[in-house]
Amino acid sequence: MSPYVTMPLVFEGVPEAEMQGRADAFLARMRKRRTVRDFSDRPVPRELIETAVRVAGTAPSGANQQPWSFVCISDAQRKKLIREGAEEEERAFYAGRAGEEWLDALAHLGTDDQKPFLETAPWLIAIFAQRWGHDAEGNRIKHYYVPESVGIATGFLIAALHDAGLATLTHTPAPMNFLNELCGRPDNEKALILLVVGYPKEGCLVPAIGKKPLEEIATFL
Ligand code: IYR
Repeated sequence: MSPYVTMPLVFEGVPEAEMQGRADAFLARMRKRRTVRDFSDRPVPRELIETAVRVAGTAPSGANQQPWSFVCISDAQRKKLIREGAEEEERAFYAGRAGEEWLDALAHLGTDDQKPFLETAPWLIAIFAQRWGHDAEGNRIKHYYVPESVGIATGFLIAALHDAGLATLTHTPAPMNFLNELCGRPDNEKALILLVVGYPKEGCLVPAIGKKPLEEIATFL
């Protein structure tokens, strides 16, 4: 058990007169994010990816266990293998495994079993959840609130990449077990999301869909 040790909080506040403006500006920026499925092969410097993953690493997590691994892939051969693995699963998914109701729910997104972006985009970030961990002696330790923690970190990552001027796709081939071997991750880790990162292809189209208004997603009591 580690002891409770404290230090002074460094809280960088914002002058009250600027707070709403800052919030509005952030909303305007985030509203411009769109999930993209048509990527250009324009390269993205590794440093940008590193910085965005560092942002993800600032996320809160259960017991501060930080139960995540981000595997960042730019190697063409590895991307090809990932595409092959994903398309194999997706073929089964779209050929019936998903079921009619799920395929109906996806129809407006225009997705299918072809995933060329997994090779075209300059970076794939495979996001793994560490279902359990190991202490200094190698004993298995329980991790808490793992999906919540990894979900929050992934949100930070997507926001950071968007803010840096990059497009993303939260891709979820199911099941994703094939990623453990291709990414060299151990059995205690489960792939949750394969984030595709890069620039949109020239003339890229996106589904004509929008987000729910505040009244539909929030209640104030
Ligand atoms: N994993 C499939 C299907 C898919 C599922 C959901 I839920 C989406 O929001 C989008 C796609 C695919 O990536 O095509």
